[in-house]
Amino acid sequence: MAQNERYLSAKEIFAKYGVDTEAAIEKLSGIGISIHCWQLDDVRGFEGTGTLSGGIQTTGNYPGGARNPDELFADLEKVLTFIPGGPHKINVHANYSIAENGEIIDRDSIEPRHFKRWVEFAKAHNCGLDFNPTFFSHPKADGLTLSSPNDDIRNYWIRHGIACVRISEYFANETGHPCVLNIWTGDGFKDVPADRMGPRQRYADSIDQIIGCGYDKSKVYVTVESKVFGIGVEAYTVGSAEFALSYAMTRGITPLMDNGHYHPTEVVSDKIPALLCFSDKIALHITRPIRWDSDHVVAYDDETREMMKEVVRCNALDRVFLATDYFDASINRVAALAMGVRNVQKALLNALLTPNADLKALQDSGDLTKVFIMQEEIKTLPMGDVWMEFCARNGVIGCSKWFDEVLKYEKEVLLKRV
Ligand code: RNT
Ligand code: ZN
Repeated sequence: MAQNERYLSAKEIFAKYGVDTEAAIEKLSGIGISIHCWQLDDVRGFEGTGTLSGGIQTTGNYPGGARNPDELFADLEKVLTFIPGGPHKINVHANYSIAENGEIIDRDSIEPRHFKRWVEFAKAHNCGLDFNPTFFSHPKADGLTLSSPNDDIRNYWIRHGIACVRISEYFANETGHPCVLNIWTGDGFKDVPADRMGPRQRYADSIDQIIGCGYDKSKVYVTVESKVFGIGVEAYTVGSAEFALSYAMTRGITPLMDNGHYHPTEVVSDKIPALLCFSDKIALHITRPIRWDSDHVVAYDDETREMMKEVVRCNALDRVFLATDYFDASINRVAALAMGVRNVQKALLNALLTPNADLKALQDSGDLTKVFIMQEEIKTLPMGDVWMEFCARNGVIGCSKWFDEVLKYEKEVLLKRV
């Protein structure tokens, strides 16, 4: 059967469940995802500072990672050709500043001009930009940063945070899209601390100083990301879930949940509707934790589907900032970045093709057996045919043939990086 016929057949099947595939395709075409730049070079950035710190880790040594801005922009450009819909955003970390004429840029003195090429890239590709201060992979991030008892260190990182607010404003002004500025630090202790509250009070005060610098809240959305533990900081994390959530709610900023940052039986899908009862906006880092915060490439798996279902059925697509966040150095990085973003989009499509109102009515009428039966039945409806149609309409290859293009790029470009 030709693809078009398959789509028409799928359209009819979904219609029997009261689902309009045309509306789903149209909606998905306009949903923007913030695509993280750091999968393409294993979170190295452009400062040449060497090793990754902060309790996060990339593993693998697949050849061809980007080594400089030219390579990273080329790879990102390739990735964008595989991602339908949009406009999307590119999520940039502060350690991806671009120096000219051998200038050494310290983190507390980064300026918009160091990110000019990111703006040019975003404009050329009809993208927005998001931003992240980088409180790791730096000599001054050897211990605590924003929660440090050492005033010199803490003030250094506060200055970095404020510099990042200015760059976020610049991104918003230049691209015309609001910029999400996400604060995450790896601050914590390997072993049981003697003082758990002091670092948290200092962390709160530091973020107060950063957001107190004055900025346009319609252009910059500051988010705070929590975490349960990291490598080398197993016993205690300053920015825990309770800390980050309470901080965000009391300051009127946005909480960010990364689905790798909770105990293994906790699920972010259940936290999304809880937070949406109280917070106008929430933000997500979508990742795939295997046994720990391993940052595997996002798959079209149960929890990704469940998270996107919550966003859609809470009618919150305009209240949730969707971003990817993972880093796998063991497979082709261009393929990894494209596949993870596409899987988020597939999960969104699945959510948009779910008869949410009917299922909710069944639940409210107490017919929980039918809720279960229907939820199982719709799992095998021909979503893939709608995905293929969505991709075709957006000029992108829907099936795995896109990977042939990656292989060509790998041969012609990536493998030559030796
Ligand atoms: C780390 C956090 C954080 C980072 C990025 C690079 O566990 O998830 O979001 O992945 O800032
Ligand atoms: Zn994250």
